Amino acid sequence: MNITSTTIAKYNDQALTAHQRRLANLTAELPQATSLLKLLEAFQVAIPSWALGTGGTRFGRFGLGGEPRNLEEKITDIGLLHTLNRSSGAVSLHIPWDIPEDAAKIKALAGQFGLAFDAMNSNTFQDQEDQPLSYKFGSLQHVDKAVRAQAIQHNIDVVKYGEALGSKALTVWLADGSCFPGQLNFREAFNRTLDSLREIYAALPGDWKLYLEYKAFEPNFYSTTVADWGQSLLFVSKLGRQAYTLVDLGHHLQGANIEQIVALLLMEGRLGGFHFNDSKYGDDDLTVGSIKPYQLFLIFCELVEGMDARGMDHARDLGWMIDASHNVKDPLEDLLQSVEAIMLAYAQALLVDRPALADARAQNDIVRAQEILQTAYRTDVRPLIAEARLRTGGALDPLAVYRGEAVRQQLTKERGTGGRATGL
Ligand code: LRH
Ligand code: MN
Repeated sequence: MNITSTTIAKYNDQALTAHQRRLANLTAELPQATSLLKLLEAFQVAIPSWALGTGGTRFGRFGLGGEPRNLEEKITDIGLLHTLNRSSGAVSLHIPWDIPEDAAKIKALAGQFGLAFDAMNSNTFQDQEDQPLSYKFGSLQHVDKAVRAQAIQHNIDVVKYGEALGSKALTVWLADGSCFPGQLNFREAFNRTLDSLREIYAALPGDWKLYLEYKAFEPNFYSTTVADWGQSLLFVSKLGRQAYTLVDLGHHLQGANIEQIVALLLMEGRLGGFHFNDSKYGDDDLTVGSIKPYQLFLIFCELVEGMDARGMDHARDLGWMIDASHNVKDPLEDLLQSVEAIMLAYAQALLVDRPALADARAQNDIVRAQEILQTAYRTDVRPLIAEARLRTGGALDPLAVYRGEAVRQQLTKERGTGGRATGL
């Protein structure tokens, strides 16, 4: 299902006057606002191939019509998101859920929508039908060398798929760990995992990055072998300069100060990228900015400050990816909201008066420092994000077009109600 630029123009024409009034009010207050537009237009978020259908939990899954039945339909759905918001210009594939059987065909289809391929994701947390050895007791940490070799080879295969698509990064998330005290020797598990990662690292093309994603718990509930930023940093520091830590916002214990973690990983030059989502309790994989929008803003404040301190390119030098699971919402609507929340937090962080903040900090003037941050956070930058979309051929209001064109109904008519997309 395609949405044409004519259709988008029709909706934009109806919304233009109100948009221009809102934008004029904003730029009247913030003359520097328009200078940020170039940064916003360049900023692209990668959409996970495993989050285009309805997810579920062990307690149940409630399907939705029109789910993509194959990788081609997933690329088309991501293409539709990018057509609407011009900020979803990349795909992050998960193998074997989304194997590009015909890489050239998939690359061409993605190219039609202006989509690139961001990090590839390996999967050694599930046993596939035809898999000789089980990952029940782990993969890269496994006590059995043959199981580790199987998992290492899988990661090397994933890199091969990515090379054919133009991806430049591999994300490794390991479910490896233990469920009971006594089950695992932590040091031996660490060293087996490190040796396994070294073999994967050695197979990386010279211009690739390896992202090591940490997670506090689930599916193991006593220990996880890559459980937090410190353990991930320890691994990547021992692997080499192409290895970085990936921060999934939902992978922290309650109360963790994620913006501080981000600041330090960036300072060390070991921050590779993000899996954006939101959560209240565990790895809830909820819509970005739907529970803790201020935390997301604070994270982007550290990112903008830290990236500028290192002369990094905001759009290209980190992996901006979403990782979500949609149990009760239309996945495409949820992803449109998530991308919007990321763009809002980025734009607000760009508005922070950093020299004034540095001065307030130097004076230990906490109140002024807070006011400087919250002034940026309480600035309604939605007209700016909409203007960036308008200038790049997108919709002023992507959700309004999505609903106005009854996309889900049309997809359901085309694809039926029985299909279940691969993924979580
Ligand atoms: C693990 C995780 C990881 C993916 C999976 C789909 O919780 O965040 O990034 O491989 O979700
Ligand atoms: Mn993740």
